[in-house]
Amino acid sequence: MRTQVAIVGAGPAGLLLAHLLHRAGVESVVLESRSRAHCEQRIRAGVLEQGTVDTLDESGVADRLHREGLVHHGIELRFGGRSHRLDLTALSGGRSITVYGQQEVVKDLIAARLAYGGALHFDVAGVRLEGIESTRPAVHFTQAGQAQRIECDLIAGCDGFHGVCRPSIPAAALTLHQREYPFAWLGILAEAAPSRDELVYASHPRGFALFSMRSPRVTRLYLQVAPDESLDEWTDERIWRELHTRLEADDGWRPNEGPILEQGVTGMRSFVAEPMRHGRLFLAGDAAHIVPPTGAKGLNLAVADVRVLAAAIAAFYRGGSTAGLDAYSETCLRRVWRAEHFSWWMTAMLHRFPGDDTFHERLQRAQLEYVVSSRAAAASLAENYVGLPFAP
Ligand code: FAS
Ligand code: PHB
Repeated sequence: MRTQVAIVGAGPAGLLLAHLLHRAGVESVVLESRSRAHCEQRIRAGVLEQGTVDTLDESGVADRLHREGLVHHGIELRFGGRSHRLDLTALSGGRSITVYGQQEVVKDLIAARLAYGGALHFDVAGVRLEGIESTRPAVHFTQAGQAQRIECDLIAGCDGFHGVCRPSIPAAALTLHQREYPFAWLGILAEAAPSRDELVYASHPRGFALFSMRSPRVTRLYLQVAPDESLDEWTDERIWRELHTRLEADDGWRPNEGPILEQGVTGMRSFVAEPMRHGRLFLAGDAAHIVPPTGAKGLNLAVADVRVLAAAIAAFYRGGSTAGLDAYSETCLRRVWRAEHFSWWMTAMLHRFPGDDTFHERLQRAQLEYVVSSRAAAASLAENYVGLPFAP
């Protein structure tokens, strides 16, 4: 087979890249190792930056997002038994976030791709890259036991942190920056009407907690737990009791309880691979960088990467210019490191660190007090949270 761009991975990065390339008249083939059902049911992110919504809007895949997404203009920080609202929209010059599940974005992009007959292969195995340092790279894979080979001009590695694309780059050509956090998040999806219409981030002596949502009938909640925490230790009763304790404040608000539909423990790390390009292979999204979810940046960074990559590839096919491709890594890494800093900062401010001394706890409290009392500090959090405008 032959195509212009071979894309490995049908997560938000791979699917949106294929979609933006299609709109620019560039042909691509998407290869995904999991089934369509699995990709469409995988519970992950839920907060879309302003720029992510604008990108999905501009590319014509935001109808359902606008119908079902929840636009939020603020978030709450809770600590010391008190709650403090940050007016994100007022503090960021009119920008807001939209709460819409990542799997919904994936469903919309898959539907759009199949509607115009774009090449999208699920359940592929044995993906292997060939000739990424040559001008005629190729991707090998098997589907239904059939060995296949796609020749292409460019390969987009959108296969996430555990994919095969980044490891295809010689180790000597990559610099890896990473930080593991001494805790994880236990996340639940509950069939319970959200009893507040904005997200609540809580810093509590027993650990961090987050109140989020997915729809008027589904609440999403997270608890800080040990990195190797076993779900077996957590009965539904214990989860709700711990959530109420950590989210408690002087306004008496409590999240509604309901049947727990899904639960999982997610490790927390910061990770950046530099550069994000090697020869004809371009890494995007989690394949190149990971942020702890405290800043709600994961999905949004993947979207920001493929915006830059799609424009660079379109320019390459339109006029042969490689300027965008050559600047791809540097352009993306500016936004990546801003988001890495913001996600690390939110994580450091809101979580309990094992072995914390009172000095560190007082510093965290001083940071929280500053954010809720200084307009400048609150505006800094707000503009990072809603997402900084894209570089022109
Ligand atoms: P993805 O990981 O989404 O997609 C990569 C795709 O490549 C997958 O479909 C995978 O099956 C496929 N693939 C992998 N190896 C392959 C191979 N060898 N061949 C073919 N295909 C292959 N962010 C938040 O903001 N909030 C959250 O609550 C949150 N929760 C998360 C929970 C988990 C468990 C994880 C892992 C991430 C979470 N994130 C969260 C971050 C998340 O949103 C990611 O940033 C986002 O999925 C990145 O999108 P992609 O780069 O497209 O990678
Ligand atoms: C979510 O709704 O899944 C969510 C929201 C905010 C975060 C992380 C996750 O910071």
